[in-house]
Amino acid sequence: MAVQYDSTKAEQRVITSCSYDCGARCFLNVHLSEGQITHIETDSQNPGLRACIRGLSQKDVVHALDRLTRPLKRIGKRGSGEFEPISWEEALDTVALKLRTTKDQHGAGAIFLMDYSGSLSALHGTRKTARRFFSLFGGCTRTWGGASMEAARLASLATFGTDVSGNTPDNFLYSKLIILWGWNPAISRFGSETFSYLQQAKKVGIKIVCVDPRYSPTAKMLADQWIPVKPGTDTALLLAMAHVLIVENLCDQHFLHTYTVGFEQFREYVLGNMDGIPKNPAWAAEKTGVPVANIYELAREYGVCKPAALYTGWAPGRSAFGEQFHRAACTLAAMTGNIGIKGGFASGSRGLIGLGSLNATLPTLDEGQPLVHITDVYDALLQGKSGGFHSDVKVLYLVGSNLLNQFLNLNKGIQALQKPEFIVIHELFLTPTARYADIILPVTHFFERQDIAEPWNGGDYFIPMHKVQEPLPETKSDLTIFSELAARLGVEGYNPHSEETWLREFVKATPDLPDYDTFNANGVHRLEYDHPWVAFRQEIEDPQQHPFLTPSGKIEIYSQMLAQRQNPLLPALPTYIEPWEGPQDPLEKIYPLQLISPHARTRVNSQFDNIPALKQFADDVIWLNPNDARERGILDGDSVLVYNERGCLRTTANVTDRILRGVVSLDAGAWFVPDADGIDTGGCVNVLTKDVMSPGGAFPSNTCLVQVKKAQP
Ligand SMILES: Nc1nc2c(c(=O)[nH]1)N[C@H]1C(S)=C(S)[C@@H](COP(=O)(O)OP(=O)(O)OC[C@H]3O[C@@H](n4cnc5c(=O)[nH]c(N)nc54)[C@H](O)[C@@H]3O)O[C@H]1N2
Ligand SMILES: Nc1nc2c(c(=O)[nH]1)N[C@H]1C(S)=C(S)[C@@H](COP(=O)(O)OP(=O)(O)OC[C@H]3O[C@@H](n4cnc5c(=O)[nH]c(N)nc54)[C@H](O)[C@@H]3O)O[C@H]1N2
Ligand SMILES: [Mo]
Repeated sequence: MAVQYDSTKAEQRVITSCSYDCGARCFLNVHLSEGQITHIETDSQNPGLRACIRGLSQKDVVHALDRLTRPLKRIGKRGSGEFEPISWEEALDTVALKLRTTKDQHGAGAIFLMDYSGSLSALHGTRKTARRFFSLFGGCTRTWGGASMEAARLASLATFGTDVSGNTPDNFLYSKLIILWGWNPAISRFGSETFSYLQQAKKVGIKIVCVDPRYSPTAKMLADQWIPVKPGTDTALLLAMAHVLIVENLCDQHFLHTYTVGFEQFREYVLGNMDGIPKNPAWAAEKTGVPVANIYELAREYGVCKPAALYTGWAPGRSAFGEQFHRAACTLAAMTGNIGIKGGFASGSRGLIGLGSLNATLPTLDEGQPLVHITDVYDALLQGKSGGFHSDVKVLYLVGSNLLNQFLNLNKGIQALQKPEFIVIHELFLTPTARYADIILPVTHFFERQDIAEPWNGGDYFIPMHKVQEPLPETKSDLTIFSELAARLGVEGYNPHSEETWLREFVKATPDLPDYDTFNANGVHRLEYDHPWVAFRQEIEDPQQHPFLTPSGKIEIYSQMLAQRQNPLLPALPTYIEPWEGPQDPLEKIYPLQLISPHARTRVNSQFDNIPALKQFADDVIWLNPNDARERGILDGDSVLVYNERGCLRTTANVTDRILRGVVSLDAGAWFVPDADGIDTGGCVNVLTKDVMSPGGAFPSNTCLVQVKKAQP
């Protein structure tokens, strides 16, 4: 089978894989006739790597009528969307001049790089190309903190001393109980093969429980039991499970003694000996909405079924004090001895599992730049030095991010994007963010580049990404754009190689891969290892030789790293801290509904909202419990307004008992489309969210109180 594009052949197939920030990396088999894409198939030999509707619709993305194909210069007000085409020469000269004069007059810190994960491939990753450029250029201000999993990452680092804490999904087949906690991998993909292993686990009769405010698609397809919980209160539920395990002597004492430190203090906290409040099921039931009996049942089952996987998604961590959720889950895994064994799960970030990561990708060089947390971008733009930030931002440089749409408190963002003297963006589409740019540079789609796909969350395979077609005329890759800016600015060494030479180097540096030509000729390269791959197996099997990477060398239920921070809101022990904008916040009197925003089946974050072939299948309606709807006179299908003090959007009500009373859910990622009054008619959830970080850096997009009312027709 030919897998690379060959212009001499009339009919052919080309192998590639999406490079988006989606949890999967699947196998795309692109059929071409006379150089034109006819259709896209996926892999039947590797059923787990089958692409979803988004991958299979990439023909509609690469050839979308609204793809940007000329550099654009703004002529209307920022946000108006009025642009005129200009030449690449003029566009790049303008950007280069602005970068040079800003650095000369105000220092490199006055250039703010907002780069995110538009592309994640080995060579053309948006962060990689942008950071390499700016480090050679002499710096910039950039962001810290991940929107996805900062809470989980911190918890893993504190507890295990590493953020590599994941297992391969075939472990599920060895579990006796699987608890999917705030996790919906049927939709929010998390490794290409994860869901198919969960389906197999179900088939062989392994019990699956879902803990989620929504009866999610995953719960519907897999769960034997659904436990609805109020968002942001998960830590209380986990602590109450710990209480039951302690009181009923269900802890794995040998494991705790051999591998952990700090359990005694945690025990005192849970029993209430520190603060007079036992964290028992009655205490948790009141906060979480989960009945006492269900808490006992869940705790006992988790305590006696071994191995058991308490599998945490990242959504509960994307909340106020989300760090505590992941810390508590790691602690429960330790209390039951489910770490380092087949079918268990350590919890935490899971991170890259040490498989499926190339040893070399585009080197990004110096990282020592001033940093702004991703929830503070707008304050940094608006306030600059007067707000205590490193610099007054003159240039905002956007690569691979739909900042305005995807980061918190969009209406503040609108103000903030008026502030910089100059905004430049590399984009494929005129996104809500791109509308605010002064110069838009049109980039290539991954079909137009040669690259390598490595699984997003670790995985045991690589896929060569072959070029499927030539770039649309007048589009350039990020790498080429930065190379041409580097040439104008006298920046040396940015891109000394051809695409192919880089890729050959990456493959050569990765011992698990065959030589480049062999790798390229095969569709998928699977790695060989002892199945299933389990994090911390060595630490558990041979603790003398393999201590954990924490200061104590053990699993730290009491974390020294966190103790040193001396932040009462980020304590050394997993602790329940009442969240702001949670069910107990006095603001609840005015905005009584908790809003969560899951990821969408038809999008990668905000991507493809503009692609009709995908949009028609989107679930862009707000889920509302029938009791909440009745109190407000709202019927299924009604047009509703969702609002709080930060913003207002219009959407359609989906009245359903698949969501807990007091909670509403609207998928993240629909594009912001304001009407004349500034009300969003696109259903962009971030007009409502609050731009403040959780103490450990978590991005609290699931912590948000709102009110819903019927819209006037
Ligand atoms: N199809 C698709 N897949 C994707 C993405 C995408 O955009 N589209 N994005 C990728 C990216 S960037 C990421 S970071 C991951 C995100 O992956 P996750 O963070 O796991 O996904 P979410 O869809 O945000 O949420 C998962 C579930 O958590 C529930 N939930 C929300 N808040 C809470 C809470 O407070 N407590 C509990 N117990 N449950 C809660 C939601 O109802 C939902 O069913 O997905 C990746 N996969
Ligand atoms: N309310 C709420 N907000 C959220 C979330 C949530 O759950 N709820 N989830 C958060 C999470 S987990 C994440 S990861 C973020 C994602 O935040 P973003 O990364 O900003 O979101 P995307 O929509 O993926 O935007 C990526 C942009 O890159 C562009 N792009 C694609 N390929 C390329 C390329 O090769 N080069 C260039 N230059 N551009 C390219 C796309 O057109 C797109 O506009 O959103 C966060 N925001
Ligand atoms: Mo993410």
